[in-house]
Amino acid sequence: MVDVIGGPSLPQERKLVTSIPGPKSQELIARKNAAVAAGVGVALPVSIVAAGGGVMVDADGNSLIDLGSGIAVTGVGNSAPAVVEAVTAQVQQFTHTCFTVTPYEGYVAVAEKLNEVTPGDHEKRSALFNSGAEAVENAIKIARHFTKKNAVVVFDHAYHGRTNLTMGMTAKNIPYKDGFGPFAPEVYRVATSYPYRDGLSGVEAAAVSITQIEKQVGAGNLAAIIIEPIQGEGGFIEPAAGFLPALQEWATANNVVFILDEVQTGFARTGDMFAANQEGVVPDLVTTAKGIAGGLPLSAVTGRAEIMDSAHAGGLGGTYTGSPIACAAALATIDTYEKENLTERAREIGAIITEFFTELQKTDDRIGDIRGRGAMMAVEFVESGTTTPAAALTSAIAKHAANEAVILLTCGTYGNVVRFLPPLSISDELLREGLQIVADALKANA
Ligand code: PLZ
Repeated sequence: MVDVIGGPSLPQERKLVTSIPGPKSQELIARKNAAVAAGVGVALPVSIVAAGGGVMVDADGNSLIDLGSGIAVTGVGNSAPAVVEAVTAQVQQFTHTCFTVTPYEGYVAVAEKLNEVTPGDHEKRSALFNSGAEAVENAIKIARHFTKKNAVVVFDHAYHGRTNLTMGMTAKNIPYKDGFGPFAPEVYRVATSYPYRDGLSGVEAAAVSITQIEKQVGAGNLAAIIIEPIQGEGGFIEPAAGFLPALQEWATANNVVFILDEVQTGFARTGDMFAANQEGVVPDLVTTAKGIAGGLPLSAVTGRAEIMDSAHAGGLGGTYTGSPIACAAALATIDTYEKENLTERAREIGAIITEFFTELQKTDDRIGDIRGRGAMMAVEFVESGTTTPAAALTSAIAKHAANEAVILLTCGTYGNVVRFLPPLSISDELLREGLQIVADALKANA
């Protein structure tokens, strides 16, 4: 295990000094309700004042175990020292120029680094943006420009963002889409591979998806297939082995750009720098964000030079894209993943979580499926003796965890998946303590 590498020197402990939310947190939530649009919900009504290692501390002095990393963002830990140092130095030099007006080195250095670390050793180019959704939008723009085709294929349970195009690409209606349409045209959804529920091999599942594509869209109209190598918000669904390679092979044979959305899976999270590496697939384009910059907003599209270069100068950009501050953070962050060997740490975390729930599953058949890789693990809960999703149990577990100062995220189309995305800077002890509270929650809801 590595030492705690993130954050101000906070005691690495779970500590409850008030009930959660405490009075100061409640005060903030009251102000939030009066000032912030109701559509901006919160999962856990606390007022965070500091975070690092494996904990977040709230305004009432409670110390919460962080099993979420702000949705897979602070892989290197919150306020990781190298990130703080790089950001501080950059802020003192300059904060903004707009790269497309007057460029600077940090942006180019991030592009060079991404071209080096993303899957495949072909010639690549990168373009930087602010959010995951923006990266996905731009990957689609580029694929359409390159192929001179329009259609985009996405999958059941997919999540790609909240902008108009990416909302339409996202599968789940509530909360992401309901009442927010109409959505962009030429987005087609096909079946994914969900081994726990479809019982198909990767090759069989791909045959189903490809038939849908050929019959309902047609390769001649299709610009891109985009898929998350492990579906995130949709339930940490790991496709059966062979599914992604079969899709890629079909895409390549049909002049369709194969895009992997590694916004959630990228940067050491799954125990490899990118999840694609574990499947032996090399995407034409890959979208990244989240874990890229230690918490600063940055995203990217990286891919084959001939595809990336097909868009005309001025066709890609944005005022803040590739902010010098975010770029400084990204360089320090990627360096930290490499120097601290955090892919290895992610695998250790995955092994601890897998072992813990495999043991628990022996005596509790509401644990339907344990899946994921590295520090991107999930447990799918079902009604005892069935595969019926147990959404109420899942919410009860998350609520129990919150009351016990553990930040635990849920996900899944059926709302019955608990996901584990701890910062890679968490200690084994804190991680185990957090898992034990999930076990206690299960017992309390027997
Ligand atoms: N692609 C695979 O996981 C973001 C969404 C949180 P942005 N997932 C977290 C929420 O409720 O809004 C995500 C993702 C994948 C794209 C995105 C979008 O990334 O940075 O949130 O735009």
